[in-house]
Amino acid sequence: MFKATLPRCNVKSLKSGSLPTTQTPSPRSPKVFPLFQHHSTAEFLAAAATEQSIPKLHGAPEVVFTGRANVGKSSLLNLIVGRRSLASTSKKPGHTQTLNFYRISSDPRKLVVVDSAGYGSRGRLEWGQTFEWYIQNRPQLKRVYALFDIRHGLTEADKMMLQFLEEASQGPDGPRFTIQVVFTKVSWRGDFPEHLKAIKERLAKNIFQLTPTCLPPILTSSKIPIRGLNHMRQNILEAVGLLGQGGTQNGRVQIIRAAETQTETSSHRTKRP
Ligand SMILES: Nc1nc2c(ncn2[C@@H]2O[C@H](COP(=O)(O)OP(=O)(O)OP(=O)(O)O)[C@@H](O)[C@H]2O)c(=O)[nH]1
Ligand SMILES: [Mg+2]
Repeated sequence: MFKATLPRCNVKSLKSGSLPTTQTPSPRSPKVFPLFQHHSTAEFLAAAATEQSIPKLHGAPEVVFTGRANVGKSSLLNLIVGRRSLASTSKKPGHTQTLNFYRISSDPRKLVVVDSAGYGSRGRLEWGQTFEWYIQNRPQLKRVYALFDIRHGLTEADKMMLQFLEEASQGPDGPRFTIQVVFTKVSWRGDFPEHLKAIKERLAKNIFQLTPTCLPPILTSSKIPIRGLNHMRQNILEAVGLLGQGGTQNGRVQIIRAAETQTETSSHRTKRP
């Protein structure tokens, strides 16, 4: 039942230009989501290298970022929480080597965001095993953010990850967690370039074939011009059931999202004959 109500990762919605993207001038500017507003309350809680060292954290709702090494997981996490170097980042792939747990608000029961070690050629078997165990056994896991660099196609490792997530997300009594696709490094200025549109559609189509229950991609850039920040924050709050429960301020989200969607659509329109 739950499955049927989820918006799917379909290519039609990409073509219609209905994808909301966010253009936010500064990571510090949005005051839309109070939970993310107090940057100083975000805090590193624990790092887990093995399944035994994964902290229980009293069952606080969690979301986790996964993706190939260097895709931009740690950078996006920093952007979302509004702290430049909460999670360590590097140009070198394979930088994050453990599952890292971060508390987002001063109330540790509200939301925990988890960064993970990248997979792919620089990934190591033991990182994958810890992640796999975590995904299959974490009761409080609400949503997995599967990140893909928009400039690259799917590798075999990506395909394996998507298939694994699709299978693991289905519990005996319905979905255990949802899967949200995120495209990273979507750094363009002005109108959305035609070549990126085609890449985005092809990538989304390939992902949807492997992960039919995934949610439509969010386009992000952690570098200036920043993109997708408010969309990601809203999405995380929604995933853990905090949207509209102190997570937002009086419907301002809807107004901002509507304005962003309009900007996106109108910039597409100006390009069309
Ligand atoms: N152009 C651009 N570069 C980015 C973006 N996000 C991250 N980067 C850069 O990509 C590199 C990798 O970023 P990380 O955030 O460390 O990537 P990661 O996925 O955590 O990598 P691992 O921990 O190695 O798995 C860094 O040099 C970042 O500055 C983006 O949106 N645009
Ligand atoms: Mg990292």
